This record gives sequence, C-alpha cells and structure tokens, in this order.
Amino acid sequence: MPSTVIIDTDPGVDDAFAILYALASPELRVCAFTLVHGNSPLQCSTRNLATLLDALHRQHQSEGFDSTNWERPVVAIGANEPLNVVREGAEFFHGPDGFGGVHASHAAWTRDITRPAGHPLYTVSARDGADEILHQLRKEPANTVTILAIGPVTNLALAIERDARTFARARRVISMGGAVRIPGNVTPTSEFNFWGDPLAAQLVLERTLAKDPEERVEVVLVPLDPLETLRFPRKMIDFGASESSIPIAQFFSVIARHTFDLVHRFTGSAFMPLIDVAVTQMAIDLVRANDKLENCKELGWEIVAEDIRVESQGSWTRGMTIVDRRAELKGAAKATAEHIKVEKYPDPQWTEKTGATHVHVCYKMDGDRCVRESIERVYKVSVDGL
Ligand SMILES: [Ca+2]
Repeated sequence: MPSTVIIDTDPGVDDAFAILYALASPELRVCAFTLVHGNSPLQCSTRNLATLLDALHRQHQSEGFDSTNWERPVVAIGANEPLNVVREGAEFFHGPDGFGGVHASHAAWTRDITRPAGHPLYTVSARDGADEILHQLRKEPANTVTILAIGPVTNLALAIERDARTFARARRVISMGGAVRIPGNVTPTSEFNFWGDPLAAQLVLERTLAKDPEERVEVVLVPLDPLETLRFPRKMIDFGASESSIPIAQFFSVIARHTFDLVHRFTGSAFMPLIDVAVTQMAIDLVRANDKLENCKELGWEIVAEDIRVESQGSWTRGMTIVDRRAELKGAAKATAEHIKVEKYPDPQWTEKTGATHVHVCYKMDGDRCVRESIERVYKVSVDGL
C-alpha cells in the first residue's frame, strides 16, 4: 500500500525535482499540494507548481500515458506571509521567478492555478492551505497521512492553530529545515526554510511534546547536515538541453540551469544538492522500512532524537536550530532536557521554559542512492546514461 502524502511546498528548483520524484514513485500517493510563500512570493509558488505539473503532463503525453486513471491531487493556495517576520525570498538562488526565469524564456510553458481547474493532473481546492491540510487529515484514516514540508512551515502552523487535534491525525511530518551541527545557508546560523518562518518552525516542532498527548505529532527533520552527500550532477542540465530529450528533462534543464551555474560559480562544483529531494527519499524509504524509523538505518540514514528549538526572534540568529550540548561537554552521551533535569542543572531559562521538543533528526543519508534513484525514476535513465 502506498503511503499517502501532502506536499507543502514553495516551488523552487529543488522542490520541483522532489515533487517529480514523489509523483514518479509507487511508494507514495500524493493527495494534496499546499502552496506557501518562501523561495519566491506566493503567486510565483502557485504559477510554478501549475507550470511544473503541466510539464509533467507533456511528459505523460509523450509517453502515451493514459491519465484517465491518474488520481488528481488537490492544489490549495496557502499562506503568503510568515507568522512574525517579514518575508524575504531566495530569488538570488532560484532565479527571479523561483524557477530560473522560465516564465520569461519559455512563456508558452507558463500555466497558472485557476479556478475551476480543468487540468488532467490536478484539481484546485477552494480551501486555503491550512484548511486543506486539516480537510485531508479528517478525510483519511487517522495516522495514515504524512506531511512532506519542503518550504517554510507557515501552513502547518496555521493548521495547528486552527485545530491541533485534527493536525495530530497526521502519521508524521517530514520537514526540510534547520542546520543543526553545521552552519546555515542563508545566514551563518540558519537554513532558509526555518529562517523564512522561524516561529512556525518552533510551533511545529513543539507538537512532538504537546501537553495533551492527543495533540502530539511525530516530526522527522531533514536539516542541511546530511546534504553534502546529495550530489546531483550538472549532466542533468546538459542531458535536458538536447532537443531530442524528454519533455520533463528539458523543462528541468531550463528551470535549474541558473542555480547549477550559480553553485558552480561560487564553489567550482559540478554538483548541486537538490535539498528537498531528501524529504521525498525519506518518505519512500519509510515505506520500504515498514514505517519504522529504526529500520531506516539499513538504508543509510542516521537518525537521532533531539530537543531542537528554533530561534524565532534573534537579530543575528533568526531561524537558528538550537540543541543543548552542554551535557556533552561534561562527558554525557546526550544532552536532552530530561538528562539535564536529572542532574539538576541550575538552568530555568532553558529547562523550565516551554518549547522543548523531541524531534527525529537525520544527520546522515545515502546521498548517492537518492541521486541515483530519483534520476532513474524522473528521467527514466540511469545516472551513467545521462
Ligand atoms: Ca523548498
């Protein structure tokens, strides 16, 4: 049985590939996309998803794929602002429209989400993103829907605020966010998604230890930490640039070229971590692992439960993921709030404040396998065949 997922996204370049990988994977059934501000403003997120799904439709047509049996996921337009900070995008990285300038260079490809939708690959919801998340969680059996959060988690926080108990019907949240043991990517301390809505991130992580057990949600965090091993080759761009290539590779080549060029210019690397793809990989691997996080070890994941808190205010540390490592200095194996309490650490500012969490943090993954499998499924060729 495939695992049902909601993809909460701010479609930039890596979201695009993560989405294509999810839709190409028999382990997953995507029931909804909820759109959020992030890499670019909400209207760009919206247009990018519509344009991406239309490119996938062209791919299906080129394969003679019959979409009459395609179970159309619903698309819901969500939050256009973070909860307590001013929105700032990542146009620098993902291009002026979040998709490498595709809407200017290939305007004929541009689509938008319009109501009522008549697209073969999706329907449009009248609900906003947060309500759509709650609607799907009510509709599906409890503990069966996983939320894949690959943008700032504003929609998730709003859903929690509206109905925490329904939100807790989620099987788990898999969130790309934070930089736990390493520096950030948008500031020295912070990763883009958590920086983009730090209060929402903290509120989502706090659900792991909600006072009312009926409101608790498991959260798996994929931070920047494991992603140096996620090396997507520039060959993907060259492969898609050929006129004879398949439509989806051509499309991805156009939207991702700017970002690959940028990474190459700054780091000299011909590889790029398409970060959000790791979340899709975790969702797929959990199906292979019979839904058990501990079984994911055999698939190359190193997962540690930690009390992670997100700085929602700081002038220099906004969005920073904080773990108390003081007990480690004292020779203890692990610095959980629990552990420190036992030792009577005189520290009410940390241990007695609300906001502690119990998050499953992925510190290592098999990046090579993720690159190989995702390219094979989306492009239908092996990495060596690119
Ligand atoms: Ca994203």
